[in-house]
Amino acid sequence: MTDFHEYNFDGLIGPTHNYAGLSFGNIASASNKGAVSNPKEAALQGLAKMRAAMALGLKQGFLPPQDRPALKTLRALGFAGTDKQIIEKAAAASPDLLANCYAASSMWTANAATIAPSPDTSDGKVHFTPANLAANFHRSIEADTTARTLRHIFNDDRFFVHHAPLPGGVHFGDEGAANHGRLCETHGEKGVHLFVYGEDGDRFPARQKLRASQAVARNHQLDPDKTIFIEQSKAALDAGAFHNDVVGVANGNVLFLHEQSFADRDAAYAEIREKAPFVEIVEAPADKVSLSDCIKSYLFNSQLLTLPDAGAAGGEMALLLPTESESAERVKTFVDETAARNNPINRVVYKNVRESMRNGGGPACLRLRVVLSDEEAAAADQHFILNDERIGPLEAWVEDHYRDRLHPDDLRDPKLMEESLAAMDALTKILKLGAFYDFQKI
Ligand code: SUG
Repeated sequence: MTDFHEYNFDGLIGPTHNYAGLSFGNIASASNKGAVSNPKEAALQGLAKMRAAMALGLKQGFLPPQDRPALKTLRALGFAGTDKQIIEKAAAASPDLLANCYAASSMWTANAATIAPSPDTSDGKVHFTPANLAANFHRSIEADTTARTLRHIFNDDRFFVHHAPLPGGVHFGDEGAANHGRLCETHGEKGVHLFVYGEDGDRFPARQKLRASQAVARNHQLDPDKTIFIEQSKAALDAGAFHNDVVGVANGNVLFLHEQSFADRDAAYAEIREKAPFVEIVEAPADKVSLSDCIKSYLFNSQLLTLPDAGAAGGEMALLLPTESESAERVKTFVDETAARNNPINRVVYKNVRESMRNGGGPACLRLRVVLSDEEAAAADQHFILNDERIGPLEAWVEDHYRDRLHPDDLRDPKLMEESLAAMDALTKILKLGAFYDFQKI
């Protein structure tokens, strides 16, 4: 029988990681605006999280950072001249625009795309739709390179179908897998897809549109009997859950979430139970953990991972949480109780991804899940699937090329551009990518 595994493709954190406060509705991003970041520490924290997942016996891949500053975008916006002049002119005319073109936000690969594994699609292929990320300018410029990256890694039309990012900008705002979950008895069986969309709240706008989720489901040839569209609650959105993966996570037969996640909880649970009768809903009651506790601790932005020795439904799962959840007392108590209770969540691992957390990105934001059969995995570019030999050179590359201190004002200095592009150039050599990035082509 063909074996299927979940691969987590983490975003390798890029050399320009900084705190520019670019994401309205993302409270961590707004409150850390102007703080000094540590890109080297950020990238090493991300790699350490990948190592932790590998140590649990899980399959781990990564997506490379995008080239920043986005010179191609700056040129398209009318800044002309040499690369150095472009930075100087943009810094003088619009530091905000420059910051947008410097964001390392492609690290949050949960937003890179939505994926449908082959057991779920009517043509039996794996479908990819890169997210258009239309809600924020700095994120919207990721889509082209994301599409190129996914086509490069999964480059075999016997197995993989690549759709274009959805057209229509904010009218079809799509934030990828951060608002999508898959329930299944085992990874290789036909799964049930949960698409969570939003309507604007009183305080914050919703990024994911219902019609975008519907278009992705159509493109991916999903069975309507195994597809559910659920509206996120405005309470969650206004508390700072700009993506649904801040208040819930699905894995295998488990849906782990806050009771105030959905606009109509009872109707949502009824449809989930009807379409996925095997589901076990593990819920945090608001009187034990508030929405505000969730946003501060990122309890539900944990990775819920089926451990490899667990075979059928109800297999053992580990919860990989950020250390912020360990230090929040009520949250830690709830996690301990959840692990002690009779459900598949039996192991708890805390990892420090603080540099990313301070921009609103926890462990689950940092990874894109791709369920692949062994044959499909063998057809992917192996440079992007980690093992002990491949991860060391990435750590060494970070040590060689990254700064340990970056303030948003430093983005004005063309020297940062030179360092960052030199780093990306070196990475393309490690990954045998050739001239992959825009700056290498123009
Ligand atoms: O889109 N932060 C990201 C965080 C994404 C988290 N992803 C998931 N929940 N899946 C965002 O808001 C902040 C960048 C800055 O402010 O410099 C940022 O883009």
